Amino acid sequence: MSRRLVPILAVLAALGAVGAVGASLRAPSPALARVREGRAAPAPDGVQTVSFSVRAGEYTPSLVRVRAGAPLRLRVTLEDGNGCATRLLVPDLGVDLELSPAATAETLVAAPPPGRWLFTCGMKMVKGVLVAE
Ligand SMILES: [Cu+2]
Repeated sequence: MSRRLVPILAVLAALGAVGAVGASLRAPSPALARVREGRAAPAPDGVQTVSFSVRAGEYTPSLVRVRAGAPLRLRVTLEDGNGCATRLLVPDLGVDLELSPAATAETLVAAPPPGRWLFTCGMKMVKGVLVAE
Protein backbone atom coordinates (compact mmCIF):
# COMPACT_ATOMS: atom_id res chain seq x y z
CA MET A 1 0.00 0.00 0.00
CA SER A 2 1.21 3.47 -0.85
CA ARG A 3 2.74 5.61 1.86
CA ARG A 4 0.38 8.38 0.78
CA LEU A 5 -2.64 6.41 1.90
CA VAL A 6 -1.42 6.39 5.49
CA PRO A 7 -2.94 9.82 6.31
CA ILE A 8 -6.28 8.63 4.91
CA LEU A 9 -6.04 5.48 7.01
CA ALA A 10 -5.25 7.56 10.06
CA VAL A 11 -8.28 9.79 9.50
CA LEU A 12 -10.58 6.85 8.86
CA ALA A 13 -9.23 5.04 11.90
CA ALA A 14 -9.83 8.14 14.00
CA LEU A 15 -13.38 8.51 12.68
CA GLY A 16 -14.00 4.83 13.29
CA ALA A 17 -12.64 5.04 16.80
CA VAL A 18 -15.09 7.83 17.60
CA GLY A 19 -18.03 5.88 16.21
CA ALA A 20 -17.37 2.31 17.22
CA VAL A 21 -14.15 1.50 18.99
CA GLY A 22 -12.78 -1.83 17.91
CA ALA A 23 -15.15 -2.94 15.17
CA SER A 24 -13.80 -0.57 12.55
CA LEU A 25 -10.23 -1.49 13.41
CA ARG A 26 -10.66 -5.24 12.99
CA ALA A 27 -12.12 -5.09 9.49
CA PRO A 28 -10.68 -3.05 6.63
CA SER A 29 -12.82 -0.05 5.75
CA PRO A 30 -15.14 -0.80 2.82
CA ALA A 31 -14.44 2.71 1.52
CA LEU A 32 -10.73 1.98 1.34
CA ALA A 33 -11.25 -1.42 -0.21
CA ARG A 34 -12.87 0.37 -3.12
CA VAL A 35 -9.96 2.74 -3.86
CA ARG A 36 -9.06 2.35 -7.51
CA GLU A 37 -5.79 4.01 -8.41
CA GLY A 38 -5.08 5.71 -11.68
CA ARG A 39 -2.53 8.02 -13.20
CA ALA A 40 -2.81 10.83 -15.74
CA ALA A 41 -1.65 9.74 -19.18
CA PRO A 42 0.05 12.02 -21.69
CA ALA A 43 -2.21 12.89 -24.61
CA PRO A 44 -1.02 13.56 -28.20
CA ASP A 45 -1.31 17.31 -27.60
CA GLY A 46 0.95 17.13 -24.54
CA VAL A 47 -1.83 17.73 -22.02
CA GLN A 48 -1.93 15.10 -19.29
CA THR A 49 -5.32 13.46 -19.32
CA VAL A 50 -7.34 11.54 -16.77
CA SER A 51 -10.36 9.56 -17.93
CA PHE A 52 -12.93 8.75 -15.28
CA SER A 53 -16.04 6.71 -15.41
CA VAL A 54 -18.89 7.13 -12.98
CA ARG A 55 -20.96 4.06 -12.29
CA ALA A 56 -23.04 2.79 -9.40
CA GLY A 57 -22.07 5.77 -7.28
CA GLU A 58 -18.33 5.34 -7.70
CA TYR A 59 -15.52 6.97 -9.64
CA THR A 60 -13.01 4.83 -11.46
CA PRO A 61 -10.28 5.70 -10.80
CA SER A 62 -10.98 7.18 -7.41
CA LEU A 63 -7.39 8.09 -6.57
CA VAL A 64 -5.48 9.69 -9.42
CA ARG A 65 -1.88 10.80 -9.55
CA VAL A 66 -1.16 13.76 -11.79
CA ARG A 67 1.81 16.00 -12.45
CA ALA A 68 1.56 19.27 -10.52
CA GLY A 69 1.91 22.46 -12.52
CA ALA A 70 1.17 20.86 -15.89
CA PRO A 71 -2.08 21.32 -17.83
CA LEU A 72 -4.55 18.62 -16.90
CA ARG A 73 -7.57 17.47 -18.86
CA LEU A 74 -10.35 15.67 -17.03
CA ARG A 75 -12.60 13.48 -19.15
CA VAL A 76 -15.62 12.04 -17.42
CA THR A 77 -18.03 9.45 -18.71
CA LEU A 78 -21.26 8.97 -16.81
CA GLU A 79 -22.10 5.32 -17.33
CA ASP A 80 -25.40 5.32 -15.54
CA GLY A 81 -27.61 8.36 -15.22
CA ASN A 82 -29.55 7.00 -12.27
CA GLY A 83 -27.29 8.14 -9.48
CA CYS A 84 -26.82 11.67 -8.24
CA ALA A 85 -23.36 11.95 -9.78
CA THR A 86 -24.41 14.20 -12.63
CA ARG A 87 -21.92 16.88 -11.60
CA LEU A 88 -18.22 16.58 -10.92
CA LEU A 89 -16.78 19.12 -8.51
CA VAL A 90 -13.15 19.75 -7.69
CA PRO A 91 -13.81 22.75 -5.48
CA ASP A 92 -10.19 23.69 -4.81
CA LEU A 93 -9.36 23.66 -8.52
CA GLY A 94 -12.47 25.54 -9.63
CA VAL A 95 -13.96 22.59 -11.51
CA ASP A 96 -17.74 22.24 -11.77
CA LEU A 97 -18.57 19.94 -14.65
CA GLU A 98 -22.03 18.97 -15.78
CA LEU A 99 -22.22 15.26 -16.72
CA SER A 100 -24.63 13.53 -19.04
CA PRO A 101 -24.87 9.89 -20.10
CA ALA A 102 -25.04 11.09 -23.70
CA ALA A 103 -21.48 12.38 -24.01
CA THR A 104 -18.10 12.43 -22.33
CA ALA A 105 -17.61 15.71 -20.51
CA GLU A 106 -14.25 17.44 -20.53
CA THR A 107 -12.57 20.28 -18.74
CA LEU A 108 -9.07 21.65 -18.47
CA VAL A 109 -7.21 22.61 -15.30
CA ALA A 110 -4.43 24.98 -16.33
CA ALA A 111 -1.88 24.05 -13.66
CA PRO A 112 -2.96 21.96 -10.67
CA PRO A 113 -0.90 23.00 -7.64
CA PRO A 114 0.82 20.27 -5.64
CA GLY A 115 -1.50 18.73 -3.08
CA ARG A 116 -4.39 16.37 -2.56
CA TRP A 117 -7.58 17.65 -4.16
CA LEU A 118 -10.90 16.10 -3.33
CA PHE A 119 -13.39 15.59 -6.13
CA THR A 120 -17.03 14.82 -5.49
CA CYS A 121 -20.46 14.65 -7.01
CA GLY A 122 -22.78 17.62 -6.62
CA MET A 123 -23.99 16.40 -3.23
CA LYS A 124 -20.52 15.39 -2.02
CA MET A 125 -21.56 11.76 -1.60
CA VAL A 126 -19.33 10.23 -4.26
CA LYS A 127 -15.69 11.03 -3.61
CA GLY A 128 -12.24 10.68 -5.03
CA VAL A 129 -8.83 12.31 -4.71
CA LEU A 130 -6.51 13.92 -7.23
CA VAL A 131 -2.94 13.75 -5.99
CA ALA A 132 -0.81 16.37 -7.76
CA GLU A 133 2.91 15.88 -7.19
CU1 LIG B 1 -24.14 12.63 -5.40
